[in-house]
Amino acid sequence: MTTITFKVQPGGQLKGETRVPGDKSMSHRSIMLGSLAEGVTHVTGFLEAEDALATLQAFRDMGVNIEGPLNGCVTIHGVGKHGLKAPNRPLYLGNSGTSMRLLSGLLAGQPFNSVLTGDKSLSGRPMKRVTEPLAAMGAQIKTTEKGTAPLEITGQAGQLKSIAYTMPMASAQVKSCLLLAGMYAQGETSVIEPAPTRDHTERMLSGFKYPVKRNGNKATISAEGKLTATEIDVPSDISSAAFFLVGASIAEGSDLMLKHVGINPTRTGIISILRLMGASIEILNEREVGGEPVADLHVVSKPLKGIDIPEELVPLAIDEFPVLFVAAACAEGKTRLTGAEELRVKESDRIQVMADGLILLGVDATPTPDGMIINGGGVIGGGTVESHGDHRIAMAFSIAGLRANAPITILDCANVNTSFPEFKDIAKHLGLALVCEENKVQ
Ligand code: SPQ
Repeated sequence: MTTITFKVQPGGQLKGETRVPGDKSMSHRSIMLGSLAEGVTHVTGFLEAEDALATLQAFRDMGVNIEGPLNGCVTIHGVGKHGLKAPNRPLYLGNSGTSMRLLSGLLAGQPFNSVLTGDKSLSGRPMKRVTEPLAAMGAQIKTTEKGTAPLEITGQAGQLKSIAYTMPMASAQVKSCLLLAGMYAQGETSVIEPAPTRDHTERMLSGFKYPVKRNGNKATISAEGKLTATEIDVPSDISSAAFFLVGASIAEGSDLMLKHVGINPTRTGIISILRLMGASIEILNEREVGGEPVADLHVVSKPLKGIDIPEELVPLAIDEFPVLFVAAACAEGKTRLTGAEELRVKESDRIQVMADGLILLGVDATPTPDGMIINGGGVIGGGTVESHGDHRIAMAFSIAGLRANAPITILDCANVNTSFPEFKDIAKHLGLALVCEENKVQ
């Protein structure tokens, strides 16, 4: 096994222009819907990172012929809605919550059984949020006693019933899981969300000409329909761009252009929150690519101020809080995050892990059950922090190096490859003094 350690020298600024890799959420969904479509789907901008590749492999294991990826291009020879084959081994989904939760819905109504497994982090994440509403639809899915993976799915082809489900938490994965199950259920399945969450599944279903109704906070689908192959151009992932939006905001003298970034309004909480803190982010060349809004983002450094983060922005920036905590540590005054208890059940407990690391670096940070209070503007020191194998924690602490007064070492960074394998090269190219060390361990 190889462990990866990031070492960041303090200071620097981010300058230049870059295009970060494709959106992870859309890359997953392009493989899933392309596989279920009739005809050949061409994807460009596909994210060649471990999470999206786990989804791709799962569909190959279910008999789908997928060419690539090569330079972000993937060709999927769709097998139609009823064309998947029984996999002859458990589907291993690595670190990817999206793969496991969306696949559980899709596989619940198939004419074959399947088993979904993942790595240590994924095997500790809550799955009852999908298995309970699926059970109400007639699905048969066994979890561990704790409600975690492996998931043993006994396919219920033709037996699933529709449901009208009000989600207890704002989750795009739960919504998408139930919509995919609804494609195989009798009657109309509706999912009602307590707050808007990313809507890539609904948009992409429409792109494949599959009927899905949207009415306010409710999405509705039925088994009446088929997917028609299409072309998908995946924009750059705003969740990856977020590290550089924060880095360029906090490092004096920075001036950065991020090209072709997806700015779907269900994902732009990072821009809204940074702007409320005083950041300078211009949205340029707005355009639409395959049903998704895209733009170039120009960011220059500006002194930030602490704010109370509006709760309605939380689901729209849910993956960006690790790096937003770094912004808060650099902002003058108090930043308070509430209503974000979901952060505790991501790849790591992102509230505790970030608070532990920030405190170690000398930041005045107090974790709360549903967020964090950070008194920012003080000195960020150096030291060795644990990422707990969470990609977004590893990248967030790398960005903190831009404002630290001593080197920061970040342990356990291999999982940066799950969402953003090019991070270290792009960060270095833009001006971050980052070195990546690989160590073989027995
Ligand atoms: O796929 P995974 O591991 O759950 O990835 C994360 C991430 O940080 O990359 C969350 F840990 O993103 C989720 C996101 O938090 C991706 C996602 C999606 O593609 O539908 C939705 C969000 O999760 P949720 O639980 O709020 O639905």
